Amino acid sequence: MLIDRAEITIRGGHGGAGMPNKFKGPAGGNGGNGGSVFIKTSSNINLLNQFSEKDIFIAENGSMGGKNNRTGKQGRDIEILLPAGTSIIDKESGESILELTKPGEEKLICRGGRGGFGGTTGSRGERGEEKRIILSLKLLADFGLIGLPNAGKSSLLNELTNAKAETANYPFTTLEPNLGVFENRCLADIPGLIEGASKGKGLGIAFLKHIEKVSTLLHCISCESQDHLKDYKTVRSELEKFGFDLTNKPEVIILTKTDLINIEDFQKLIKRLGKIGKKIIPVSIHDFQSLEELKKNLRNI
Ligand SMILES: Nc1nc2c(ncn2[C@@H]2O[C@H](COP(=O)(O)OP(=O)(O)OP(=O)(O)O)[C@@H](O)[C@H]2O)c(=O)[nH]1
Ligand SMILES: [Mg+2]
Repeated sequence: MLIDRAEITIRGGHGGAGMPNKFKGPAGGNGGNGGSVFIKTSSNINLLNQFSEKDIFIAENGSMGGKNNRTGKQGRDIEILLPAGTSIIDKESGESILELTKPGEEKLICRGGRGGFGGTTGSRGERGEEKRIILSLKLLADFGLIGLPNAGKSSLLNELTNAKAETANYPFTTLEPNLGVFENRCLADIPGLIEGASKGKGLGIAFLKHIEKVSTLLHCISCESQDHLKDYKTVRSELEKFGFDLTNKPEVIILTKTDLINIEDFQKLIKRLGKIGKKIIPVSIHDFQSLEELKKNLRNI
């Protein structure tokens, strides 16, 4: 199961105490600062799973100041990896702290405490900042690959990005959304939808909440289908039942597996699907030229 919510406690390290002047000669040194907690985003959407095992993350404390004016050692920072698309909410105030949008972002979330001052008495270090936070994941993607099972969505994700999603010639190969990055833009491969998905059929519809934040739908229809227009309408109708305005998102039709039909049937099909009134991009993973054409189109969206 894709875990899309978790609660964790994070805390910066405490600052080390300052060294008091116990002896004649040079003053005692300041305490080292505590380490801080940083967040780094990744395109791995399964990262919230890690928190079922561990939910407290504390950076290292700073060390006490030394004799002869030596500053104590700074505590080591820690970094927590989170999937892009995670919202971070402060549990206590309910306020949003951060919205992580792109893979590769790095943000400070809890500062370590400052070290105490050395000297006459030697002061204590500051406490590290502490927060209890709620992590809530929504896939943020520029493009969402949707369609019936077996339409070729994961195969396209693999062709367009460095993803290595599982593909196979049967329905429901993809059980959880996969993400990939195509020229700096994020592409999500959503598990196949079937008629009745909104009532729990197939893998159900829980995944649709992940496409709430997808900007453009890439609706895949396979040339293999017996009734392409019906396939299209089936998926649209499930989107509509789900609500959240999903059907108002910009949508492009990707006609997949074009290598499997002859040119006459292909032309008839393009005409028939033309009735929908949306842009149609034909593609086959076995046709390099068509993939290049698809990339060009995506760049222009
Ligand atoms: N001939 C041909 N086969 C393709 C093409 N694209 C995908 N396939 C095959 O179609 C089958 C289904 O492809 P997937 O990418 O797994 O389909 P999917 O839409 O992700 O399927 P689900 O995850 O079950 O929803 C696999 O056996 C692919 O190898 C294509 O352009 N041409
Ligand atoms: Mg798939």
